[in-house]
Amino acid sequence: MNGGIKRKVNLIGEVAVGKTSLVLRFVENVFGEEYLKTVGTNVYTKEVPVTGSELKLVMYDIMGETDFQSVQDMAFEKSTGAIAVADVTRQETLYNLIDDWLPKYRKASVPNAPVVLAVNKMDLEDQEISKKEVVDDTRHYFDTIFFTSAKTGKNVEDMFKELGFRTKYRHTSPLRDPEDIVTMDKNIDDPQKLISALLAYASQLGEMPYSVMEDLLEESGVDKFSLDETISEEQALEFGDKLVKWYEKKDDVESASAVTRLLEKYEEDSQNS
Ligand code: G3D
Ligand code: MG
Repeated sequence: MNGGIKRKVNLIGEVAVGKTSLVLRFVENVFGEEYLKTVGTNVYTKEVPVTGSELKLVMYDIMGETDFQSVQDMAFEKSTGAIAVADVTRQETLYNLIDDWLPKYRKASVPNAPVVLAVNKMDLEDQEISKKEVVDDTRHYFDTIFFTSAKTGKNVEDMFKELGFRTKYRHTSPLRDPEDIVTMDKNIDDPQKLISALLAYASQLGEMPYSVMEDLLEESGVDKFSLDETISEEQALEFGDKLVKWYEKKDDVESASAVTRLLEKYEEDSQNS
């Protein structure tokens, strides 16, 4: 496909948490094979379907040793998203992400690069990290959280898709407040702009899993394969309605009202144009 979107993303985290295993599970659907352990950085690519078009993820997998500082700096440069990997059997690997890896990553990445937390090796018994702990104590450091196993493949594909979705709609100036999205696009005067704004909101502030998003798009009658080109007003409004209802069901009042504001703005802007 010509002119497809490409995104540079990174895997970050301590040695042996499963960074290479996750990316190999995703790209080659293998686990535990002998692969060349090269010093430095390996780059993998794979296309993921995100809201109707293929997004090419270019994934940088670095060696975990923190002393290869210059290698890391180069690998993180202008990165547009990351999978931050912790090993569920070693609690310190979660806190190292927050104290050490995230600050380094943020210094080199684009300002609002989404970071998805992978709590990996969920197939193992002796777990030192509980779901409750992750959600309560570390939630606000990450865009979203997946509990994965590179060994069984659990949640691996969904996680990379989610990263793809979040990085696709991330804009160069980060949204910090639901109100930002209403004021960002000066005019939301056609259905295409409306759906872009809705997706931008959901990928940054609303806590909606990408799998749910795909379902709602489908239920709104949106042809996923032409989403980036054509969408009718009826479909865009229907999708907006479904978003509001979903957020209301989750008691996410802020998101429900932000989306409602977007729909109102569309009404105003499309009448004035
Ligand atoms: P890294 O790239 O973060 O350094 P690796 O980590 O992908 O090289 O994985 C380190 C070790 O953990 C490997 O074992 C690998 O097989 C294992 N591993 C990775 N992911 C999982 C998982 O989800 N479940 C289990 N049970 N093991 C996993 P070896 O024995 O080769 O060191
Ligand atoms: Mg590795």
